[in-house]
Amino acid sequence: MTPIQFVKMQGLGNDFIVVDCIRHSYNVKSLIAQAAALCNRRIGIGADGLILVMAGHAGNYRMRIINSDGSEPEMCGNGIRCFAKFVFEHGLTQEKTFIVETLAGPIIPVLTVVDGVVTRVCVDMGEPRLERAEIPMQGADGQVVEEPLRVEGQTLNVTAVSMGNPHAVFFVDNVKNCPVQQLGPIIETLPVFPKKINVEFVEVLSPTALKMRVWERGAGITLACGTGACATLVAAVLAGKSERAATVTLPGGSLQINWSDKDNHVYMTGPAQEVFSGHIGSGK
Ligand code: ZDP
Repeated sequence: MTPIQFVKMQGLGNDFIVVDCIRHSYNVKSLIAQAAALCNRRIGIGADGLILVMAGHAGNYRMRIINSDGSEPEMCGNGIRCFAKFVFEHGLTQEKTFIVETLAGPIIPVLTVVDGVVTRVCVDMGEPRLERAEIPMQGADGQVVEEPLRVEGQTLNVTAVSMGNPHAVFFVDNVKNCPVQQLGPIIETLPVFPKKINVEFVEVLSPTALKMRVWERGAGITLACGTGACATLVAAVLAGKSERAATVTLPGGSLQINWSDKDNHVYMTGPAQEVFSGHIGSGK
């Protein structure tokens, strides 16, 4: 098998194997079939996900992301910052903004570049989807804001937001003591969420500071989730707990999130890092 070049990248500790499928005609189907093994931290490279850098329509780019369990979600926030840094620093473009097609629709990153290095990425994540059917979540029409939900014999209040991928947000008094490992997988797979769901537990520090921990659909506990941070800010605004711009702090670091009242779009700003590179295969 021809060795496959990859670059290992991370955004706030949320880590990805990034493969350039524009300059190399790798077999995408077989790459996706290997995603779970490649993401395995014992037998593979180790990562929360695999990102394929592809050509889109009309000169755009296209991002496909595969979770570490092999499932394909619609979008990823930390991943798209890594994607944007990759296409600029690996010479696929000199532009500092471009359109990336995803299963959640077109996403637009804007790069901050210092001496040829991408130091920060601000991403237009599009409009949040708030209707229950758009999450998707079963039940009557309308939005889901601080709604009682039965989980393991207790009632928790859920606020549901889609950033193209589904999120269930729970406000708690102290996020540090939250049983994320216990409740995460149970909530992820509740039948009321037909496409499963990402789960965020959030402590409101102030109207402009939110602290969260995440159980990701198809990946488990991660150090950060960009779409999850966006969903958390939107949920906090809907629940009257925060302003439309806030710092969202995760175990892996902080993101600036702004839900614009002009175009209703959510803007996420944060870092991305390249860690190492190598090749897959010919591991005799
Ligand atoms: O929706 C999902 O299944 C997520 N696990 C996708 C990955 C989300 C990501 N962590 C992010 O930053 O939004 C990459």
